[in-house]
Amino acid sequence: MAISIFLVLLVVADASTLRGAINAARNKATSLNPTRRYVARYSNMMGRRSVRRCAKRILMDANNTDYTIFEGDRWCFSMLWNDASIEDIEEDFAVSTLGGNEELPSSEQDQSLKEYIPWGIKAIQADLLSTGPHDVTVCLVDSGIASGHPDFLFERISGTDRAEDGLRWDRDRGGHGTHIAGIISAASNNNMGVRGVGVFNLFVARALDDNNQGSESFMWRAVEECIEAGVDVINLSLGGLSMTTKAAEVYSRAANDYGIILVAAAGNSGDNKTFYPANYPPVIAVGASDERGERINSSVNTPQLELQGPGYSVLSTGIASSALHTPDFSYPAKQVDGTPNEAVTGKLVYYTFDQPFEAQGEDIICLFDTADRGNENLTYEGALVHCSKGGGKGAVFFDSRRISGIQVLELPESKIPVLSIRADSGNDLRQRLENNGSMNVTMSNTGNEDELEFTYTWGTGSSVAAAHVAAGAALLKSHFYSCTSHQIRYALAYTAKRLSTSMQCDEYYGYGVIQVKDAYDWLLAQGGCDSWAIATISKGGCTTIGEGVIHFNR
Ligand SMILES: *[C@@H]1O[C@H](CO)[C@@H](O)[C@H](O)[C@H]1NC(C)=O
Ligand SMILES: *[C@@H]1O[C@H](CO)[C@@H](O)[C@H](O)[C@H]1NC(C)=O
Ligand SMILES: *[C@@H]1O[C@H](CO)[C@@H](O)[C@H](O)[C@H]1NC(C)=O
Ligand SMILES: *[C@@H]1O[C@H](CO)[C@@H](O)[C@H](O)[C@H]1NC(C)=O
Ligand SMILES: *[C@@H]1O[C@H](CO)[C@@H](O)[C@H](O)[C@H]1NC(C)=O
Ligand SMILES: *[C@@H]1O[C@H](CO)[C@@H](O)[C@H](O)[C@H]1NC(C)=O
Ligand SMILES: *[C@H]1O[C@H](CO)[C@@H](O)[C@H](O)[C@H]1NC(C)=O
Repeated sequence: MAISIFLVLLVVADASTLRGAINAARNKATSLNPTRRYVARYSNMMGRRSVRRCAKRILMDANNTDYTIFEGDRWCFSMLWNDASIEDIEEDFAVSTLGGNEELPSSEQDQSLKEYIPWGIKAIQADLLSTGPHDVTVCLVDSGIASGHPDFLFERISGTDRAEDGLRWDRDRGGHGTHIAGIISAASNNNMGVRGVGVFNLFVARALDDNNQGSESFMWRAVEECIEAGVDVINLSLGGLSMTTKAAEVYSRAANDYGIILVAAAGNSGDNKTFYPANYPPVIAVGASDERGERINSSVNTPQLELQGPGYSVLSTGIASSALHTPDFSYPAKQVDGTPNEAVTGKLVYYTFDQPFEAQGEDIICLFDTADRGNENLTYEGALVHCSKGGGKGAVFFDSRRISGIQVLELPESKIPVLSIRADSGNDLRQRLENNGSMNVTMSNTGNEDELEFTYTWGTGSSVAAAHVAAGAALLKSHFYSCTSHQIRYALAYTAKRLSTSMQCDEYYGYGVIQVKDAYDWLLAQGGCDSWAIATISKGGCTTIGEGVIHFNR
């Protein structure tokens, strides 16, 4: 089975190889002199002026900071490298999302609740522990959020725009941040969609632009915004293969000076590549596991890998250009090429290809399973004609034989709008019609890239896993607010479910999948966090439990 995982990593050279490249370039007097993003730090105005002299474009240069982010060529880089008033100049690496949406079947609807409980909720015991009395804020450093999604608690979401980069926090063109946000805190018991791990405030700081491109400085500036906003947990689902000292400084300040729990996706390269910031010791690196608790192929193994989280085919809030809306759930869809772009509403009726038309006396939407077609003389066009004559205002196709993805169709003859949906969505709808004969649906299609439909999508990868761990940490914090980030980190590692054959922490599983109820019980047994301390500060990976804890006043 092919698993397609959305992973784009654009990482260029680190400073030393870049320096080598500059020398080589000089020697050859080559014309190769690409423009790149850099961050320069200085201690006085002379440094700032030097940057301004050779930069091609200033991207960020606020009066109250000691750095400038700019675009420049290698010549400028080497000038500044040798400039005594410049303390430090580093390339601003490109980062991208680690993991994203993919197409895999999944179905875990609890019909009686009218709300899907994604499997990851149970896998980390979040179904056994409700949110505690303390308000906890999780910072979402990602592609923004589609904040209007009806499954979010609007009043708990805020964020910050990054005007100089033209980024608005409440927009999310790629859908990555929206998916992660739903895992963390989609509304529960609202008779709709999915539920998240807990009830938290979300603070959204953009680290990716509308094209899902970002750079490391987008990330650490986002983290600085999180610090300013006073968040408790930062979930970093983005990364690259290198890290600058500036970024390291910001992350260690967040963890050590502000006591923020930093969680990051370990990566999805399926090998031992070390992604940053996950591999930086103050950050908890998380790998992805499936429903059986096995690590997924794309998971990485590194000495810093510390915990596992659910990261395979996890359903959460999403956006799509088209959707089929039912009263409690919106299925992602694709408009069939050649069909009218209109929003239509009607009663959903299951139709076979050879169904004799009969007027239903009301507006209907016909649901077709391509697998029913059987006879080659039955055409899509003929089926649509029957549907229209029966009162069909629109039609929806799925192919129950498909393992994944949406069937691609083209029906230029159709007078009514037609959507194509995933096999699992179609099977789910048929099941619901059988259980409860009648359901009104709306087919909608924005046809507009800026205005997306709110729906639900499946995601795989270590960023999905990291979102569960960040939310798990937030859940513990909501009960034991006085715990430090180190204590929460310890409790998560101490109680994680070990999966490796050796039953010990290793670089394939870390300590295993987090178990929030066990961690809660363990903290409760310690009487909270006031009478103990960890013996050594974690350097990440399998050192977190390290030398145990020290009790006092006992
Ligand atoms: C930065 O300082 C300069 C010189 O003092 C001033 O002219 C400029 O308006 C300041 N810019 C901002 C954004 O505060
Ligand atoms: C990563 O794995 C490769 C292939 O197994 C190995 O040669 C290399 O030494 C490993 N790198 C690290 C940093 O462990
Ligand atoms: C993942 O692992 C399974 C078995 O563990 C294997 O069948 C499958 O081909 C692997 N997939 C990829 C993409 O490597
Ligand atoms: C399809 O139509 C052709 C021509 O009318 C006919 O010969 C053939 O038997 C039909 N095929 C089936 C499977 O009904
Ligand atoms: C069927 O759906 C209708 C409308 O949503 C609802 O009122 C009714 O209770 C449902 N019946 C069953 C058996 O779920
Ligand atoms: C569907 O919509 C029609 C027309 O608005 C309405 O009469 C009917 O009660 C609705 N059915 C359900 C199950 O909600
Ligand atoms: C949490 O981290 C995951 C993976 O590290 C990322 O995809 C997601 O955007 C982050 N969410 C928040 C709330 O920061």
